[in-house]
Amino acid sequence: MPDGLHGEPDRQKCRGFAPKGVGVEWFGPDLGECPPGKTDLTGGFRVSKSDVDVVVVGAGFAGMYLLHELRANGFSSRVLEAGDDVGGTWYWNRYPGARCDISTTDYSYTWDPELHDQWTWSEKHAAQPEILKYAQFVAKKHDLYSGIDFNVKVTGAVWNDSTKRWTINASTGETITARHYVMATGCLSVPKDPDIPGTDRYQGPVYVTGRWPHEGVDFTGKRVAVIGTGSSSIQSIPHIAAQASELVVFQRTPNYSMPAFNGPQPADRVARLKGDRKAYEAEARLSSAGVPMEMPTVSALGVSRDEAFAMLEKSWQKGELLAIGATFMDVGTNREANEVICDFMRSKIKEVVKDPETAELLSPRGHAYGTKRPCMDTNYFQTFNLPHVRLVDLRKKPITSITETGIEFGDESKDFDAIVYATGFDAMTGAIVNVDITGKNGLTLKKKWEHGPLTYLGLTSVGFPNFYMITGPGSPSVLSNMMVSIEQHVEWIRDTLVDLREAGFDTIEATPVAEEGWRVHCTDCADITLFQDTNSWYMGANVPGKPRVLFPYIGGVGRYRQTCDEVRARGYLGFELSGSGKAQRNDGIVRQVQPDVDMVLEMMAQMGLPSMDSMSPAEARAFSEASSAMRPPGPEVGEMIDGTLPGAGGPLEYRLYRPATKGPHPVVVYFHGGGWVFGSHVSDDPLCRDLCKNADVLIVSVNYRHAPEDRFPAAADDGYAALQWVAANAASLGGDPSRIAVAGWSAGGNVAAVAAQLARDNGGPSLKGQLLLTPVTDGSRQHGSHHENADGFILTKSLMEWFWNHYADESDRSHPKASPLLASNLAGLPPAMVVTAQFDPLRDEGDAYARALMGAGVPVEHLQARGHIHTSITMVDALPSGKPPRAQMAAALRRFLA
Ligand code: NA7
Repeated sequence: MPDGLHGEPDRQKCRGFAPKGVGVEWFGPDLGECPPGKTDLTGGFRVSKSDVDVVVVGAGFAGMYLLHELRANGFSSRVLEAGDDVGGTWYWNRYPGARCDISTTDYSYTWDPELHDQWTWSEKHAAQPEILKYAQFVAKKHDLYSGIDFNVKVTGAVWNDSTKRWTINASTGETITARHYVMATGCLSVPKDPDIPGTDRYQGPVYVTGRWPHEGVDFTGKRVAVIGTGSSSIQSIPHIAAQASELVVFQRTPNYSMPAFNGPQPADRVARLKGDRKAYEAEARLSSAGVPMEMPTVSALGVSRDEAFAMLEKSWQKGELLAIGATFMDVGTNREANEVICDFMRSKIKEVVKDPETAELLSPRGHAYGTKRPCMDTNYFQTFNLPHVRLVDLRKKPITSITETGIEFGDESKDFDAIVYATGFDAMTGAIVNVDITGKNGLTLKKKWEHGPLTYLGLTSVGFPNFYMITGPGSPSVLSNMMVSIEQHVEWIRDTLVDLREAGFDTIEATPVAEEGWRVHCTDCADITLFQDTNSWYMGANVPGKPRVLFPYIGGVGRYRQTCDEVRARGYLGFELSGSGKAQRNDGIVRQVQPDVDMVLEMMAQMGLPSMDSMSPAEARAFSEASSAMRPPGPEVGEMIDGTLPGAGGPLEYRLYRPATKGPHPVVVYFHGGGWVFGSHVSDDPLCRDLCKNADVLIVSVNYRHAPEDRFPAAADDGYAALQWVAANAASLGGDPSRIAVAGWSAGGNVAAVAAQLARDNGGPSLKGQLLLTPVTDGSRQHGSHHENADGFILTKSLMEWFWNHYADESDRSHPKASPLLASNLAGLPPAMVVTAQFDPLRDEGDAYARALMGAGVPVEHLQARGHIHTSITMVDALPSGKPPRAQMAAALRRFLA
């Protein structure tokens, strides 16, 4: 690295820099005294403009890059920073052992390619001083110091709806107005107040990891208490122990931590960067967490325990924070799979910590791996083998009070020469709501967010025009490599400001529909993970009174970036733009499909699978069987028996699913999906098992004759014949003949609905209920959803045409045995649950059937599965979002058959 670019910032060299359009102007020292109210930084003075295009709060990696981009694009700006230097997190967090957990190959700016040659990281995991130097190096190289006001806190910001500008009040007493206002204040910048009684009483020195003295602390020969065992504590404890004469660690919750194996940068990543840096960076941007990783394809439950541990050992040896969690595909969503990692991590603690009792105390139990921030350490667990280090379990011996000289806990009282609070941060929102930000109609962000942060894309918030957050709540932020997420947000804001200027708009504000849509999407993403079950700062649980939601967006960095890009490409979908006498409101919701369903659709699109309606029936059957063979099997049931029963045109195969509980059970006659063309009595196996177990019913899944070999009304006639046979033989099958229902999915839903009508019209059997999952009910195919969801959601409009063409002549399709919706009378049918999916061509005809049944006086539970497609609810154990609707289906069957 060239001399003069490293080391302490040389602000003198910044003097005289006055780039075009920048809101800070520099004058030489010969121009005289610094005028009152201006900032004298370098021996000369500068006049800071009090009205600029953009005010940015924070000069960490986000604020620095944003300043660079604003200048490059001709926006005037002021960057206000509370500290006296750049670096943000790395300026404040100077505790001993503070390091980045992401490899320096990935935790580096990418926007200045020269940096890769000008800066060489000394280690895989850089320590805080080196990262701070890097920030200073970049700031100096790009003359960023000249655009930043240091030692300035923002005390308030108010939107003026007449001038369409923000007024920002600074701790210096200065007032600045700006068209746009950006909080680049970081996610973990406000240490939370230690919620421990007596903190004010202690007379000795107190240290907070997130506000460590710049001159460092010497603990040599001291008796030290450390409270907290999160990442900061885990990194600093070995260093403190190396100096202290006695160290007591107060632990409330043990954490999962793996060794960093620090050393040179990982050779494989370096090689890839050297080979094709651009491709590597592009992969990072589209990855799940902002670091290129191979996506796991194996379930932790799909291999033996020994194999799983061997795979985890390989990940462990990499010394990369994300490696363990990326070993298996299902650890984020399946507790049992996650527990495999937890066991592995606990086994590692046992190997290291000599005292079994201490090892057990240090072993996390009760929270899933990854749902609290996993940590990386160097000799953390080894430290507890030292004779002068003691671990106190606060769950057994809670702190009753900090005293003048030490700490009272359990039945003990101990004196300490110093207390270290490593008790965490008011994460994600603390720094934002700490500033009084007042938007339209006097609404403050603090008030608006009192029940949880409401944002559109984690970047903006309704009622706060021209206000942006970098890595705000509702964006991947802390669940990602922050460098990648920071750059993405800065670039999105930069591009937006340029777009607005070019189009002549002054303001941009999210719409309530878009913001609510984003909240729902974030919740959908969170709901399919294990995060909600853990008290973590991700969930706001570490700060008393903070709303409990998953603050970061868990949908992944790549998908998130694509979403933000899509919003812009679709003309700022979900935003209202105005200015120069014009306005544009492009309302809408950018993500509505359930996140796991979306991933499946994306995977299928990438696989470029042929459409089934381009196949012959034989090919389609083979294709369907091959796809079924790859899915998870579904839950265990008590017993499965295959048999045959007499259909309308000959014997039909069936599979009986019996619960493990004591019978006789109520009976559900089930009809499979497959458009009357493919499928069989076993093709919906996982769904049948799921219903059998969760509804505690005996399921008889019946095959029926398929088209085109056996066209209409073969399937309908077989359905009714099977129902009659099962009813007549229920007792011998181990079921209760007085409690019988029908169920079916798709074309099977059609067969079930028709069977219920035939049973009503032909003297029985008497049914207790009908469960119709995304059923075909109307051969006219005239409903809007056939057009709205014609393509892209697995069942397409043309595939539905293909099914109908194979099954029934046009003239037969209006017959109630083909189209149960068209029956002249629906009264007297058994109670129904009709499930329709939002992105299904069949949605509207299912909805219509539910309404028609209700209109005829039939008790109906109508479940409109939001964000689902025709097939997704049947994908047991593959799509977690299908679980709640299936649970409702099972509950409905229980009620019908109670
Ligand atoms: P964390 O991860 O929030 O850790 C804070 C620790 O302090 C954690 O072990 C807490 O236990 C503990 N804590 C908090 N309040 C108390 C009280 N009142 N009594 C006892 N113990 C308490 O913060 P860090 O600074 O370590 O790490 C923050 C992030 O910075 C890190 O994840 C990286 O992303 C960088 P708890 O788990 O709440 O029971």
